[in-house]
Amino acid sequence: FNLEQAIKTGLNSGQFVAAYQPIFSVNEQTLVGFEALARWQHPERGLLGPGEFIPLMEERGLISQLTEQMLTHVALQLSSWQLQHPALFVSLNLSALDIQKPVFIEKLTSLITTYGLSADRIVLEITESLLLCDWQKASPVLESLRALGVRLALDDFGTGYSSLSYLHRINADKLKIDRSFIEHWSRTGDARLLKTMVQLGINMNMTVIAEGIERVEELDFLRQLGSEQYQGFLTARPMLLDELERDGWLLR
Ligand code: G
Ligand code: G
Ligand code: MN
Ligand code: NA
Repeated sequence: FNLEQAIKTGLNSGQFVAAYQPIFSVNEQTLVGFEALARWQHPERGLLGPGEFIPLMEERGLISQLTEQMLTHVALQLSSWQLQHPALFVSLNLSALDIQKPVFIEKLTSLITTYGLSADRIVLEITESLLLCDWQKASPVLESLRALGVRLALDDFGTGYSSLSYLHRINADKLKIDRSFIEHWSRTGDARLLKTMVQLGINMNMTVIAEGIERVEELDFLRQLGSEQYQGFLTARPMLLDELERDGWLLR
């Protein structure tokens, strides 16, 4: 079994799809959007998660193809939801190589035009470490994305080697609080960092999204802290399109 060859075949035959994890408002618990997460529908090995293919894709320079395919899936969905669910956003994850070699911007631009999408319904998730490697390169890329009108989310916040000054530079619209901070509070009752991070996002005028909510107590606590949105297994897991439709996620 040659993984690289199998990935190439998969990329050429539409085996990579998006799973969508619903994102909710903390106060009303209404659906506000989705995070699109890559899945590999392998003909023999079944449904595989990112851990099985993203590292090699990054290593062999194949990730830009995945990013373009994910953007295409997302654009198609946004366009099909446009009439009935115009306010929903979809976010997707970029990789460090996408920032260093931003071929995806051309694709993104043409998808927005082709489907007549509101660019602000597209959220690109970036991690601090992804920008850290080469700010000289990252900065103009973020500029072009801003000019396009798409939104930026800072993902896994607080887990990398970040400097707070990056918050100024990146000027993201959303702050995603990593699950480890919520889990730490759940496990130890120590809320100091979690509280501070939510407050930091609020003070920076960012939409704060808490990730990995698994318990009602966590959701209640986030409401107290003022986090605006959340995603987590408590309410919904990432789902393929057929499951999303079968379970009526778009009708609620
Ligand atoms: O649910 P989950 O196992 O899907 O995702 C694991 C990790 O893989 C997440 O941290 C996410 O950032 C990353 N990931 C998921 N989908 C994509 C994608 O399309 N592109 C990139 N670069 N990373 C992704
Ligand atoms: O790094 P990123 O934020 O892109 O990762 C999203 C990842 O978090 C996906 O792998 C998704 O399946 C996972 N995830 C989402 N909600 C939960 C949750 O409530 N608990 C756990 N353990 N993982 C979650
Ligand atoms: Mn993410
Ligand atoms: Na995250």
